[in-house]
Amino acid sequence: MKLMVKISAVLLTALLVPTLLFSGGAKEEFKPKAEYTMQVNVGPAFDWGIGAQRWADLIKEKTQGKINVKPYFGSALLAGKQTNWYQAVADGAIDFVVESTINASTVIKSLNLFNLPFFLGTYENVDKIENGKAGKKIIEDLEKGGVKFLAWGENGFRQLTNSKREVKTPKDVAGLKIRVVGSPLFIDIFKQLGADPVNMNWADAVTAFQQGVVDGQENPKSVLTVVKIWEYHKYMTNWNYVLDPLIFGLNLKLWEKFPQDIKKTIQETALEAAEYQKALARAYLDGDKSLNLLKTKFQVKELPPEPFKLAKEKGMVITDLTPAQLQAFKDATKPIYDKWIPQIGKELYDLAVADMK
Ligand code: X2X
Repeated sequence: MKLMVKISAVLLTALLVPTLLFSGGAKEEFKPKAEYTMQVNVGPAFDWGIGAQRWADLIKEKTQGKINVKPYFGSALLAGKQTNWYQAVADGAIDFVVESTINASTVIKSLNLFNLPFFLGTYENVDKIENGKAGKKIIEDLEKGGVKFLAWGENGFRQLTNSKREVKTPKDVAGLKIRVVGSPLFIDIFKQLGADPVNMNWADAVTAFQQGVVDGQENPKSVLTVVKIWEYHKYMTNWNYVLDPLIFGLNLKLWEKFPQDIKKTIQETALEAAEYQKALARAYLDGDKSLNLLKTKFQVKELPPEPFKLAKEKGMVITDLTPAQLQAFKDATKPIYDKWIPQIGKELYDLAVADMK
């Protein structure tokens, strides 16, 4: 009997030791891919593109070159089809992503919360939602579908520009042909205002502005200054009607396979790059806050130009709406809430309203 115990102990050890050694060894033998792809809709000169590149650079630096992430700008891996990013990242066809919530809003319905017209209003509200209960629910939805969320960046409050006339009232928008992103909610908003909206990929948009195929468009300042929108459109209305955050993330299964130390680095660098990117996107638009962050924390020597001052110098007519004018737009787009809150989810909408209090 004693012998039997001894033999089985020996056997067990013989079996266990190599298994333990092997699994320990396998962990150390984590073999990264030569290149991980990253989806980015815009080019490298945009605040969004700069933030994406920063994240990739930080990952490389902090993993001593082990993890090499390459941004593919201009939705190059999607043949320009920006609204396909969520599926591509969830399927693992693309590894990493720095992308707009709008471009995933046809798949993840809760992301349309950010696109309810005149709902957010201020950066404080945006931050409260992102970091609040509504944000948590949205992140759950993103991850349920297979995309690991790591940080919120920002494209920004979207402003209206056009080549035809100054826009101060909903009536002024009526009849304008407006390029919008491929999202039915944006079509609904502009139809509600009596405009003629057309879905178009960003990849085709600037040519369309140039050729006058459309009269106008809507995008945040960080996009507008880089494309020199004043070369195509004379009128800009600052109406802050929606804001699109950016999602810093990656394929969920890929995330789960990374060793713990690499996960930690990827998470920390996403937060750092997103904070920097958000400060670029908000520079000049939130008093001195983001400008100071860029100067002190991020040691930026050459600050970007003041966007609306620059546009004015280039000959644009910039219209800031009075509270009464803004209210007229809010009233005119109210029916959008009735149609879209059920799609976004009443529960999420209520969470967001509570977060903003
Ligand atoms: O297509 C746009 O308008 C852009 C660049 O802002 C987005 O990708 C949402």
